[in-house]
Amino acid sequence: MIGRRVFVVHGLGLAGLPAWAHHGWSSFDQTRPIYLEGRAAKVAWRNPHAELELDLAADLKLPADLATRVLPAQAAAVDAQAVLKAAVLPMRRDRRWQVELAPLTRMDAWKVPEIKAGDSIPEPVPSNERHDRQALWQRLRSDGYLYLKGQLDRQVVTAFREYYFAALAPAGLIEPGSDPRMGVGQPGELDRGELRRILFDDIVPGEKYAALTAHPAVKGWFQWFLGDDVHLHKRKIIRHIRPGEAGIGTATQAHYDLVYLREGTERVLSMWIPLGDCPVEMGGLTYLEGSHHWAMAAERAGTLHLAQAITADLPALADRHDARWLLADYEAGDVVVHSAYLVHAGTDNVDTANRIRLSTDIRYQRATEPIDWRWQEHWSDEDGL
Ligand SMILES: O=C(O)CCC(=O)C(=O)O
Repeated sequence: MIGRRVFVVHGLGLAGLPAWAHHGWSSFDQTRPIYLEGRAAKVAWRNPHAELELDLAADLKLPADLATRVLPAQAAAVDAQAVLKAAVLPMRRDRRWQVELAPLTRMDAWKVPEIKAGDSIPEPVPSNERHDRQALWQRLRSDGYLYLKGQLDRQVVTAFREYYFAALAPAGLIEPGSDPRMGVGQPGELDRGELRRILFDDIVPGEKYAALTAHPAVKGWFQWFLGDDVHLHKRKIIRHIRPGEAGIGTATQAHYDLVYLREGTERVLSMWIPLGDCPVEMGGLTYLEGSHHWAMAAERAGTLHLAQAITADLPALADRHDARWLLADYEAGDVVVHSAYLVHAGTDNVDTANRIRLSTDIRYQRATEPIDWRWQEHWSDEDGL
């Protein structure tokens, strides 16, 4: 169910993706090409033209190398390089665009693989809202999450990734002799006893993890956002998922956090931090759009979910609520803050380069509000929560 991010230049091919507005070539103005990038929400891969509905990326920008990209040969006499050079971002800010692509015969000739409708991306907070607390609160209430791109310095995150995998190398987690920053998994059995010892005795209670999770870009951000003294729950979770560790019981199943935190305030906020780049194939965190509304309504009505996951069948849950799963190509430094009511889940790591998905999830709240006492010890796999 992982979708592809597609990009098109309206009017001419890019990476074999020529596209033009609904009116066809006759009304296409080659002097005013626009660049679009996003996720395909709906696709009709059919003759005479493939069509798609594209949800524009919120962080849309022109790629630096756009003008020099190689284009497939054109039948029509078009100065492809000039078109790419002239491409600009659209003036209109419509989120969804209808795009008509070339006939399938031409797409085949250009070896463009079929585009499939995929998951949608969570919308990153636009830069003009990043320092506007009121706008952020409004967004959190309406979407249930704040996707803060580049909140942490990339170096800070990759240094922790390196530390983590170097520390766990003796347990056989990574390919011997490989760069720990890459986190390339070693196929085969691990020394599970050694892994648990290093993880729970050294890393979880260690200084480096404490520094990362209380970093000014994390703790300082919560202080500013919550406008108060803050409390970081001591129970902080680090998860690594090796490629191939697929199937029920591996990726985090769909749940919302409050079911595990009911002894404290419902206003506790989680922060999910990918520890390294986490493109969709590495199994990032996915959010069920709008689910905080029904989860909150259920809690208010007293029809509480038990302290357990809702399901591992993500498509069925989305169907049941007629909602989309949101999933992004997260980059080192990005974080997502989510409400305790928003349903989320992990996806399978199917990375062909064998990179391990590493992330942490931590919880902050106002120090003055009720604190769930059960979360005030370091995380261990035996804490029963
Ligand atoms: O990283 C994951 O797979 C799960 C994270 C999570 O449950 C959370 O951030 O609350």
